[in-house]
Amino acid sequence: MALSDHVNLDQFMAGLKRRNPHETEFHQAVYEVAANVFDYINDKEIYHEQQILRRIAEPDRIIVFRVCWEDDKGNIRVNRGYRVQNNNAIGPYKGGLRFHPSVNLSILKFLAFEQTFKNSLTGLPMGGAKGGSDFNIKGKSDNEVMRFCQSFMDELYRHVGDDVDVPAGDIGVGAREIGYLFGKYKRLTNRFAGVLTGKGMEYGGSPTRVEATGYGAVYMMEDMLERVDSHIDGKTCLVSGAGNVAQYATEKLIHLGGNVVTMSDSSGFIYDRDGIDKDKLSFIVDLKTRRRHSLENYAKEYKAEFHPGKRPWQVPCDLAFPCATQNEISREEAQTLIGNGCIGVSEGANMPTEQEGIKDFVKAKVLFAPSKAANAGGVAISGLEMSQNSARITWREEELQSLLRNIMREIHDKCVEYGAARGSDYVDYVRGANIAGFKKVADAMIAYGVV
Ligand code: NDP
Ligand code: 2IT
Repeated sequence: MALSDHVNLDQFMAGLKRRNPHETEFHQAVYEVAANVFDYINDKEIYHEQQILRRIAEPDRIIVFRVCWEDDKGNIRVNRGYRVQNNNAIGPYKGGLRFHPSVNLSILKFLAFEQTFKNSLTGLPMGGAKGGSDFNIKGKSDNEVMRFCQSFMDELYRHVGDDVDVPAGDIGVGAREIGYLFGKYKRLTNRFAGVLTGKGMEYGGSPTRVEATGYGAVYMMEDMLERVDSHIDGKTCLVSGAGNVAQYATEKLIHLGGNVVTMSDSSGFIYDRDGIDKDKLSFIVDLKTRRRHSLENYAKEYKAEFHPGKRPWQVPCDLAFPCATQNEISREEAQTLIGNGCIGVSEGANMPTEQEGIKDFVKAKVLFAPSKAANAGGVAISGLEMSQNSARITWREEELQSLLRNIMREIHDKCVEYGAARGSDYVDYVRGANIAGFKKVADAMIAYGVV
């Protein structure tokens, strides 16, 4: 077939939108990849002929189920549970579970699609999946969370397995939830298997997993800066979020001499002109017990500014680390960041920047690490947790810290390999991550034939 007979990017996106109506986050995630991949495969007939991107953008399987549980007052509550198994061409399905009232199929399909490319970039044998529920963890007692998790696993257990699909945490799912989920899986199946990652250290967890995503996003920035003979030391940094990823990104930035002046959550953001130091960070969250003071209390305690209901992107900075949620940097906010002199963005959260904002960052030659590269450190250490579970051993902390550092450097270098612009020093890390992530999955799929 002549190349001109193939669908172009617009036709591809029109078909995707027709088949997946109203799923705007899913359209956004696929477009970001497709725009680069169509360009890359322009002269590579085999990828067209085998309809590779079309196949990756159609999840292998979607499981939707009722999750019924009883609250502390004896009321029966009903939530919806999901697992989107996007693609297992290069390894068992792998990806987090998100418990948040905003969860819907569009969000989980975008996350599972992204995960496929992210996991490929880690260099480890993991396919892509995502799941979760519209369950709101806030205001629930420990017992309610336990009963919810048990009911969720009552259905999920038949779809997962250490060689099949290995979930982990994401927004609203941390060590406590993973513990309840794992306990129920073990009870139901009578198997002690590495079926979840992010487990407690007492029952098969891996050193470094809890820090890995936040640290990794900072390492990515370190590598991008190093390439242009710069460094984090002395730079003013904005962090959004105050959860797992934001906390450890902040900790690592402080360690490397960055001046972190903001953190945020759904209540608003704090702006501490003096910088958040280690002690102040532990006021917001004790990294061990995970107990937190509110951001508003932080502002009172340290005479910082608290901006209720706002995001931090108006604050002048050198570097930005969005670590809360999707689409938390609008195009206007991207332009404000650029206008204020921001030179680097590393996305700890998944797809935190709107499509047009990404284009503006790239156009302005900001060092921009897209989420599938920048936050891949978390799932990379999850992959190593799986290896440790299979071998029934636990590696030393220093070993894992150094593996994480190396994996992030390799991801950086892959982005440079596929994203370096001809005749310019600038690296388009978005293009680099998309093409490097795509190629491995695509070549595996071609090897399998049409299945
Ligand atoms: P957590 O639940 O630990 O923290 C989430 C943080 O983001 C909280 O501070 C929360 O505020 C805030 N937040 C969530 N949703 C919103 C919203 N709609 N508006 C404003 N603030 C919001 O989650 P994680 O830190 O694990 O995840 C953060 C991001 O990183 C997500 O995009 C996730 O997909 C991504 N990620 C996580 C990985 C991991 O290993 N945990 C790996 C790779 C990516 P509040 O508490 O007020 O709700
Ligand atoms: O988005 C992500 O990469 C995660 N939430 C972590 C997934 C994992 O399996 O560790």
